[in-house]
Amino acid sequence: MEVPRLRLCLAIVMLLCTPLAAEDARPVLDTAHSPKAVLHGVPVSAVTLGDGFWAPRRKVNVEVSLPTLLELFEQKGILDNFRRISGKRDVPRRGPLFTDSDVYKWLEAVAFTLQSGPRPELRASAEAVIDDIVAAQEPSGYLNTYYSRENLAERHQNMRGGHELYCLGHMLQAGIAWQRATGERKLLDSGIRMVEYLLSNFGPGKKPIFTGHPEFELALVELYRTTADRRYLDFAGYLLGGDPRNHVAPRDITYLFSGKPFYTRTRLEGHAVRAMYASSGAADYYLETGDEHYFRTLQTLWQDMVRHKMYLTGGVGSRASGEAFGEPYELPNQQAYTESCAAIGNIFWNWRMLQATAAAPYMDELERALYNGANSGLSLGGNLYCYRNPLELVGNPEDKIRNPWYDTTCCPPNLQRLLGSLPGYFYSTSKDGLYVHLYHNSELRWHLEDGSPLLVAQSTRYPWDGAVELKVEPAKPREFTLFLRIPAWARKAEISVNGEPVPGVRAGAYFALRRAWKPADRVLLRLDVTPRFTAANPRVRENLGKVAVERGPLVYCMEGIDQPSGVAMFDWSLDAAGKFESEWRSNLLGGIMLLRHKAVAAATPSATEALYRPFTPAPEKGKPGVITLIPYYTFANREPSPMQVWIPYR
Ligand code: FUB
Ligand code: ZN
Repeated sequence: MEVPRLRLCLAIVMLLCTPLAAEDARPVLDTAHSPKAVLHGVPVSAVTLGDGFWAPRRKVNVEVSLPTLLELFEQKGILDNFRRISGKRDVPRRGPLFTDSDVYKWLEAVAFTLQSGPRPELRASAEAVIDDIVAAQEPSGYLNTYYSRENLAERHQNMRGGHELYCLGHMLQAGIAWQRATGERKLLDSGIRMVEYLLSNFGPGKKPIFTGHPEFELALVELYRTTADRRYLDFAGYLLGGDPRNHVAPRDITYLFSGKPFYTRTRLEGHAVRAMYASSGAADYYLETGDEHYFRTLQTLWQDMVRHKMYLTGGVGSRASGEAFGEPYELPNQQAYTESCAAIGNIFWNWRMLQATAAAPYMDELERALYNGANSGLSLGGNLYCYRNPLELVGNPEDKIRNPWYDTTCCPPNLQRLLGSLPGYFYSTSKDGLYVHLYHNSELRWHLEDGSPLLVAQSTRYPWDGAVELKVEPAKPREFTLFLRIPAWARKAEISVNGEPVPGVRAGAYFALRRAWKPADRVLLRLDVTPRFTAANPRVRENLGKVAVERGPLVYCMEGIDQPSGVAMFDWSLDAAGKFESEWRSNLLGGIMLLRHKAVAAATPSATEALYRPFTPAPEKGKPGVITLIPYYTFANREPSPMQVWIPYR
């Protein structure tokens, strides 16, 4: 290339390396100064996701989910709950006592969305909501629409179930995201006023307080990261259970939601979302303090989750009663509670563990929950949501698994904020270079930790295809390490740099490519996404004699509607000896890779069998056929139909 053209190209690269104009571009989790963070996130605005898997999901999020939920907030009186406190409306309060938190999550989702580019209308709607919120704040700083007026006497009385601090946690997260998106501090300052009100009344040496439903803890740590005010971090430590080094626990410790300080927990138990948020908050606390008691507990709990208590989809919380974790291996499919929020909490926790360790297993589990257990929560049209994400449905039309609204509408805005923030989960930097966690058509315009500008462009059809081309464009030739995540599910993975194969690539780890990178370097990653069978530990009694099908990061399922007519879906068994056929179907379920596999239909249809009958050891010969599988996240997007992830096999 001649020199002037080369200069022009470099100038373009430099220009592209300037992040979008967000007022205070910071990562979703700002661990830039966290002593225990090995990795540091990049802002949402630094990553532009192009066409591909997440594009339609993020498009409906902005165009359908966010506006329709705002309308529903209006219809259901959730915004009026603020306006009645400020005197703007004279209406009764409506909804459960934690509705404020849903509005805050929606605002956080809008804030993340604005970090991907301007949306003047959406921003204006959100600003009006912020005005209504702030107008409802008392001069003392107190702000919660339930514990005001007629419910004033209940204020600070019901810490276990009252959600006062839970709501404030969501308010702070929204305020922080809003400030990072727009530079405006109105909501954040209002949240800080409420925190200051609490700090002057509660805590060590004052009245005891605890969160009941964790959430405030992680928000307090992010507030500490945002303001550098150490009192917020200390308060988070107090709420998590005191200081293990001094064996000092707050006097009210017996009231903590789990009944014990975080660092004394040895297993995951109780309400799943609470446990995920508590673990996320504790991981945040560890990242800032380096307190090893917390880290050891986090590792113990994480092992308990992935070895005993997590669904293949990354969903957690198997019991509807108490929305809770069950015993080890208690993972019923149809009864699975697996709240969308719990899968999202799983993502939050893994992200924090990843920042602390740079260990690929955390990102593997994050990816699992992202593509499956959380992704299933939002309908393809963007206006219906799963509260539960079961792994089996009998298909009763009255079992409405997707709904536009729930009285407890925590999941919809949680899904919205996850999708809004998604670009922020693709990369991290470390002192050695750049980590690539997720794959998608995209452009990163950011810089290494020494400040040198860097552009990375990914071209891929991931997860439908396992080939990813990465264009690595440092503004100037530069030595650093590019860490590529090789997912644990990849049975084969290959890397080449500028056409030269690189040896030693291993699944379930970050592959470190250290070299002097120069503009126009190309990396080609090939991950084997051949469909595969997955078996469950035999102690998961419900899955005995069954297999699940996965392809790349996607869990698949059968829906009755796709199966050959005349045989009930539950009467099919997979013929495990057969091969999968994959077919790209652009017009089905938003565009999916459909799988087909040989199967055998029961010789006697189950509907005609007695409930009990004499046992015959060898299975009766059945009728051969072919069954169809679709990605789990797309289930229940058509007419009501039975569905199963775990399929009997022969
Ligand atoms: O309690 C607030 C939210 O409602 C929880 O996070 C969800 O599990 C649901 O119970
Ligand atoms: Zn929820």
